[in-house]
Amino acid sequence: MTTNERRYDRRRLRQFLDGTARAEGIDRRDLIRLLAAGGAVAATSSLAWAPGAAAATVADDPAPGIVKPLPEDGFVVHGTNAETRWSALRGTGYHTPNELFFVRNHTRTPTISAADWRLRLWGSGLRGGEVEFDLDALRALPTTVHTAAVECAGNGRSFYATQQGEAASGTAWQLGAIGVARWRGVRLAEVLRRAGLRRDAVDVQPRGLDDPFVDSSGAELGRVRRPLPLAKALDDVLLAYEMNGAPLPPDHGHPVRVLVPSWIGIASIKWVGDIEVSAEPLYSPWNTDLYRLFGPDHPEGGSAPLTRQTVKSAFELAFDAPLAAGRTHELTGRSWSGAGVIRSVEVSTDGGRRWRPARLKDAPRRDSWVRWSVPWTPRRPGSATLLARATDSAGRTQPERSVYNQQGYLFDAVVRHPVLVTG
Ligand SMILES: Nc1nc2c(c(=O)[nH]1)N[C@H]1C(S)=C(S)[C@@H](COP(=O)(O)O)O[C@H]1N2
Ligand SMILES: [Mo]
Repeated sequence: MTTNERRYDRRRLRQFLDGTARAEGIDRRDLIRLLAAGGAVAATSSLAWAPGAAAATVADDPAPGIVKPLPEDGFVVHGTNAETRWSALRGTGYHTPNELFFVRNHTRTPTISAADWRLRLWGSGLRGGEVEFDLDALRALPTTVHTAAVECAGNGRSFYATQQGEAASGTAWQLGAIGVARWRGVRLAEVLRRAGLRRDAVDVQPRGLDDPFVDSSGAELGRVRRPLPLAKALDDVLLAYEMNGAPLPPDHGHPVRVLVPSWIGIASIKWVGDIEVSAEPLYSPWNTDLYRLFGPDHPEGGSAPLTRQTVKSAFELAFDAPLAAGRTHELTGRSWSGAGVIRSVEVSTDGGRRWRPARLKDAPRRDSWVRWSVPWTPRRPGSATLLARATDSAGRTQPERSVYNQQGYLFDAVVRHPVLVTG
């Protein structure tokens, strides 16, 4: 425990010194003194890191393969993945800052040089055979900018176990496997048109350049890839090379990723290296055994491959956050849906007996979230349960209970958020 804390502190100090950690309102010298006092830095330290110490810190990194810093107050690490803490989003603005955006890696973030990168289009659905684009060629095509969420299909999965008593396999995300960014790139439709589509093309399968994935049973599933029906590929899909005004960061697909608005995150292939365009339907493990619904309430052999995301809501607050009684607190949060815009959000501060409308702070938009707030003055000290329930323009309202599936996808039930009212 102590050693982990120390290791974390050392890492955070390094991040702070190279300007990648956030420490608003804290004097640099105070922070360094603070960390030194905790044993993070030798008392007489010149702040130069012994190479050996730095290497040890990296080797012990709790999220192997993620390149960006993962400060404890910003992320919860799950194996090769890291989810954003909702408490860290309060006051960050509409778009998730790149430094706080969750990372879902099947293996590890690869190092790809933008100068050497090529995108190859190939397959039976192309008229004139293989076509290649380099980054300059993509950048020369008409630019499209779109604000959209990327959200893992398993976001909220842990609540199947903790709220419904039904454990599901996979990463035990709370609600932080979502981020919203302003993506800039070129429409996939534009690239496909230039590559020359045949009339009988049906599926388009982007594939990542990260290492082939080996599942928990030891089976080699190959590189991460998932087919998109041509209709979606031609509609609103982007090949994105910028995220919130910056070149795509390494962990998020540098230099180019696919961005499939409103669909589950696995569709948005990072580090895309090639795209198969096919006149026959394509399958990959990511649209057959994975990313379908299996279980007693679903068809024998599984549901259709998953596409759109469900409706969800989250408070920008830690679980068990302390809130003083007798004071008015501005409870803030966000709600989103893959099926349309958010129409309304209701909040309950008494475990679901009474509900009142939250004030929406953004004009609702598709493919993204809306921020909201509601004032609350708790009267009595003790534990309390906050709930937020959204309704979207497709008429879907978050239910009390999600229909279970074995892999824990598409959790949409209202999440019970415990807080501690202090005296
Ligand atoms: N090449 C590749 N693309 C990928 C993945 C991956 O591991 N490799 N993970 C997918 C999953 S499951 C999700 S939820 C999103 C996560 O995107 P992010 O890491 O930028 O947040 O990327 C998707 N694209
Ligand atoms: Mo995902």
